[in-house]
Amino acid sequence: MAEELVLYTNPMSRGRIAHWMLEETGAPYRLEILQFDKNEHKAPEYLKLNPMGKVPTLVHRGVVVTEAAAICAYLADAFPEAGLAPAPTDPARGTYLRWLFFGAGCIEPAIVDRLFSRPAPERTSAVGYGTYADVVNTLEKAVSPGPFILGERFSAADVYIGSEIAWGLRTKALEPRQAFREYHERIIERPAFKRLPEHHSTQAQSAAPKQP
Ligand SMILES: N[C@@H](CCC(=O)N[C@@H](CS)C(=O)NCC(=O)O)C(=O)O
Repeated sequence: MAEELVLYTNPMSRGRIAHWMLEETGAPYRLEILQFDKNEHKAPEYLKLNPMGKVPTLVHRGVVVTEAAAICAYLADAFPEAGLAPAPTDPARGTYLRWLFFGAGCIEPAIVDRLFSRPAPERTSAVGYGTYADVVNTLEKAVSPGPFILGERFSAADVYIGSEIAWGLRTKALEPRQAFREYHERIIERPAFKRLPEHHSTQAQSAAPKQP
């Protein structure tokens, strides 16, 4: 089975989360940039990989992984030498998974609803994320006192949650609380984050070219 790691992405997308995560692992990889304006993400060949016609999509050892949070978790486990996830026997694994899933299941929809000014539903008890205010207050607890979600230890949960915080602050869909701004300042200091192209190129190439 091919060991090659391929990330299908677009520069202006959640694919940036997976791209950052790949950089954190230090593993060699290849980027396939899909042009949204040419509808390359809706091409039949790509839909075979990801029927949602969305990015990111990771292919490794012949296996397809979609969903940015799952890609972060997958890569952390696939490259344990990078130390980006507590081992299954480590109690910190519970905290790590908790916030990773909270990111995908609660933060993401809460921010999207706010971004599109969707009115709060009446029955918040039936909404997975409850209320925007509860999500923001809970998120503040997750990143405080820090410096990272697991305290001193940076993990894939920071790649995902950190990306959501960065996105939320940029779009103003997340309140710019001091805890978020300070956490954001810390994560953008990660060398792997700094290796991401500031203004994405549209060429299919790695931010830090590596040999496959
Ligand atoms: N649930 C997916 C969401 C992926 C997603 O919505 N990607 C957007 C870009 S940020 C996309 O591919 N949009 C293109 C389209 O839907 O046409 C994840 O977390 O990875």
